[in-house]
Amino acid sequence: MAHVKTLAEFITERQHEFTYATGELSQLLTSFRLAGKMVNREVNKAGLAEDILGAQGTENVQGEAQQKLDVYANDLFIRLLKSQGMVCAVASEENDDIVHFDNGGKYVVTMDPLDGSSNIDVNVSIGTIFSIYKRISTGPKATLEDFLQPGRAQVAAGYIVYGSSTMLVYSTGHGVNGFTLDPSIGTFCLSHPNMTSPADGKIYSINEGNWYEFSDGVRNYIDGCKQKKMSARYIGSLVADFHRNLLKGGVYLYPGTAKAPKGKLRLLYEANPLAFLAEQAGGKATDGTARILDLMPTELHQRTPLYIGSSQMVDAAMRG
Ligand code: FDP
Repeated sequence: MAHVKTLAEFITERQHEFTYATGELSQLLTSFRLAGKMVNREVNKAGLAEDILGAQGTENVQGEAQQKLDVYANDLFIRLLKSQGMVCAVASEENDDIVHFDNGGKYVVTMDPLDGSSNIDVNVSIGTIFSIYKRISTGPKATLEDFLQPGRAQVAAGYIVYGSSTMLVYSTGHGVNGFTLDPSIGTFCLSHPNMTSPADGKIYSINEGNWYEFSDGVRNYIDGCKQKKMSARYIGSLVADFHRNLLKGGVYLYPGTAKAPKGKLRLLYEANPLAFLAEQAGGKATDGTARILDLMPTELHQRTPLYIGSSQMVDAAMRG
């Protein structure tokens, strides 16, 4: 039987590619590896456990109902990141403010611990998205500026998709690699080495229910997709939509609308990490005008329009 490379082995083998101290990356990724497995366990039994499934009764900072699994995943990622000492503070989509560990750690993390959470109750794929940045500030406490760095400053980014199988996909700026969880041994194994985004594709993903709110350019592009008989695929779970398009070739659009000119998605927790991965795979990510990774964030929970996926399709969508 051919030897299957585990995520732990892969990280150790590739740690020289990480710009900063050897060993730090493996410690950083260990938290995501472990938390991902634990969230996966809870997601898989969500239908059975009444105390996990369903709304928590609180709202997050975006005014959305928090599902119990969101809260579980958020607490877990934060606890594990705190315990390994490399990370000084975390900004999460689920928390109003930065969560400080005051430990002088050299890195900060931004994350969406459970993206697509409105899909939990209906057994549809959901995901975790994360970014790692080197701190700019020194001293025991991180600052807001540590988090308001442009996406191009990310030292690593990744996602976990909890789907028909669970996968962890990440990049440290040297390509993108994907690992599938083998539930029989509880280990992520390298299944998708050197993932590359097809330059063109046949899938467009957009919530067309917002049609009457879209600009003429976006409507023109969608009309063109229909004339070319392309396939419309929209799960409504960003990680799952992004993952499918990365493998098959496609474009995901969440444009600004008349009511919400900045769209819905968050720059720090969703757009930046996925843009980093898209570019590392040879794809593109823009806000309809500018490269996502060049945007200068001004606030933690900032929203941005997002056009992401196969490079030729993103270009065509931008032309309208
Ligand atoms: P959700 O609200 O379920 O958490 O940013 C969150 C997100 O899902 C994305 O995962 C998803 O792509 C998008 O919102 C769906 O939004 P619409 O319902 O407006 O299409």
